[in-house]
Amino acid sequence: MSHRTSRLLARSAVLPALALVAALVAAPAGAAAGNDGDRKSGRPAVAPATATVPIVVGHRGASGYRPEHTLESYRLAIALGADYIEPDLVSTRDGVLVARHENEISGTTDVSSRPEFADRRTTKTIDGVAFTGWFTEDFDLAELKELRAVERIPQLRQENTLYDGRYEIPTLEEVLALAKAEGKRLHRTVGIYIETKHPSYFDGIGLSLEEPLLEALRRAGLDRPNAPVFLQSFETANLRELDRKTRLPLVQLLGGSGGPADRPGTSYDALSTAAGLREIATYADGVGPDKNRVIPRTAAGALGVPTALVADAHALGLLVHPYTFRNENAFLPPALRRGTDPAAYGDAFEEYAAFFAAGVDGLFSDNPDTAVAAREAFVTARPAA
Ligand SMILES: [Ca+2]
Ligand SMILES: [Ca+2]
Repeated sequence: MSHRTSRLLARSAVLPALALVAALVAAPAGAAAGNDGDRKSGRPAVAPATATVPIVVGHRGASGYRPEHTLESYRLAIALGADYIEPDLVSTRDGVLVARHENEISGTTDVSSRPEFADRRTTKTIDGVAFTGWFTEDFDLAELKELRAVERIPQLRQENTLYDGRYEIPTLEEVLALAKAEGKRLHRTVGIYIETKHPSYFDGIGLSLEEPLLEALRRAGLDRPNAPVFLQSFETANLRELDRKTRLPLVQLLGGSGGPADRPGTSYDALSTAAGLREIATYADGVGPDKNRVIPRTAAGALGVPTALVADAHALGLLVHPYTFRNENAFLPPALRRGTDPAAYGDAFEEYAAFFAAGVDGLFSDNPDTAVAAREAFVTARPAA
């Protein structure tokens, strides 16, 4: 068994889930931990789908209900039952890691209305694409802290705009402290599922993400086996680097199209094949695929037949955590939409049910309460392991 695999199994023993659901299932979430796998074949042990409880990751917090990547979004995700909260990390000019989905922040903050920062507007090429706006690496932390978060998609999430202008951009340290404090208050483990954004780009401007990330985790006592932490990236080289530097579980994200910015010529399609997954398994513990890679849509816009991805990944001991699940019609397969308003909620429960039935080990959701309710229905209905 590779050291990666033993890490994965160790991980499965402490999934923070789920005092709630543990009571509902015959086998606890960590049932796979005692399984040594098929030693004869050298194959890693894989938890049968019926023995584990999928995790719910609050994507950018509870971003269906609050401006994303704010402490209030994360806090609400925890309150709604998310097992993990998901900060995306970029760097400030002074090398502090902060939570934003992009380093360009005009879409998620009020920076464009701040005359004092008007001269910071610029155009940069990031991973081969030109962006015009304001960039975290051109601001010191103290300056970024003057900004306030706004809703990214007000046309679909008008109610969230109520909270525009109220919340700061949080640092990684603040997110770690929140998870710890809320976990203590609620008497449960709150996990943190951290994404490094544009790691090669940040290397290129002298603001490498991995060192301050591991340093912050170390200071918080979280850079250790069995800590409730996952590290994820759309790139590959930084995951290989992290594999050498930490024993925390690593997740290779698999975009719906294109390929890793640090691997020109390699596509996510190729990485999603059995051969691609075998390569990923040498440095990572799981994959985070675009959900269409698990269940593609039919030409008519319904959920189709699941691909081999979950089975292929599980055969290698890799977890599968697809993204992103959202309640609004705009993000659902056409067959699950209700009415014609893209901002109205469709039949999200049917989508969750199909993915849980397909054997995923967890998923990223903007609406963690809906995901938790769907999971409960799934776990309650399935036969005991
Ligand atoms: Ca993310
Ligand atoms: Ca780096």
